[in-house]
Amino acid sequence: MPSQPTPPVDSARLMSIQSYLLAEEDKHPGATGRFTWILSAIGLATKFIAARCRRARIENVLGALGTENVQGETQQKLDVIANETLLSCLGSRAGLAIVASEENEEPLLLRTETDGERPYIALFDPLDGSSNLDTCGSVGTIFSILQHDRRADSPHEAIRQPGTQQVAAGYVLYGPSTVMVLTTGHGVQMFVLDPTIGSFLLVEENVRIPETAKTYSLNEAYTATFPEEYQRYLAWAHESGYSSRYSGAMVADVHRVLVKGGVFMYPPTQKAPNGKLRLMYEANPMAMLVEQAGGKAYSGLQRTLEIEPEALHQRTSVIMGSAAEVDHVLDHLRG
Ligand code: AHM
Ligand code: MG
Repeated sequence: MPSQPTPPVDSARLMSIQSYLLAEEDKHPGATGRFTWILSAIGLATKFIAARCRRARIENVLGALGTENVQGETQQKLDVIANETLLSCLGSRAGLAIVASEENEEPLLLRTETDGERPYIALFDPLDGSSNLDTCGSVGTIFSILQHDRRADSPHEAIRQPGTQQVAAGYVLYGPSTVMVLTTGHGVQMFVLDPTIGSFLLVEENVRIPETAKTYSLNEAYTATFPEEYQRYLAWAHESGYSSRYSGAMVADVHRVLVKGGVFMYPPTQKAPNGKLRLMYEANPMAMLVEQAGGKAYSGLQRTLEIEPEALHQRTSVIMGSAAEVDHVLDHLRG
């Protein structure tokens, strides 16, 4: 039987992330392009990180480096490579005043002068879930963009803003394909890296999280050390026909919840009584994305985005995902 011809690519619908950002910029008269320029640095850095992850075994950069980061966690070689890549790509962007990373103790002041414009702050987890790398599991980069309040005396003070102040947030998932999910506060857009042309292409505009799905995602091995309310929720979910999915990389787990619905959680545990995930560059950007997609994001009974941060590396518990699924957890927390 003769093979069917491949359908032609609809070139009118091909939109790279650069074109998308420039089109968005056009909607804001007076925009100077600096914000776009910062997001394009993240695009460049993450393409490079994707390539390094893919070649990690061949280049012999898997495994631990033998050092610990500021939080006493073992650093993988690729944690350091990803961090340096982001710092170097972002460092040259004129509109950026401060960068802060999971891998660095202190926020880094890049410049104070930015031509009279209110400059930006970029916070990121360069390679979330990096211990998955050794087994070829998915990992990701998470980022949050704030604006600098010039009244702040120090970089520490400048970054201490609640998640509601984020002007953009996103993640890049390095899985079987490389996916960027981005919000600038007007819905959520999804891009996939086409490795043959080296461009992130828009694949879905205005992503909406399913309202409900009977799936939870958490490290169930810690159940005995969760507060009782979470244990009661789990018992209820077991009786109610729920399924579970957990990869150990927040980016992959939240991405699944965003696409298929359900709830992702990292509750307080005996070992991490405030939760394990970092508020400013893990929970907040993910919470903004989930809310922008129509879902909910809580830390205990408090909306994550409203937490007033005290420190760059502060931790929080998280419950995020489909609105109805988050509500089921909150109902159990309220008792
Ligand atoms: P990391 O930033 O050091 O990689 O740690 C964060 C990761 C998340 O991606 C993931 O949700 C969580 O840690 C998994 O922790 P656990 O192994 O305790 O379930
Ligand atoms: Mg992380």
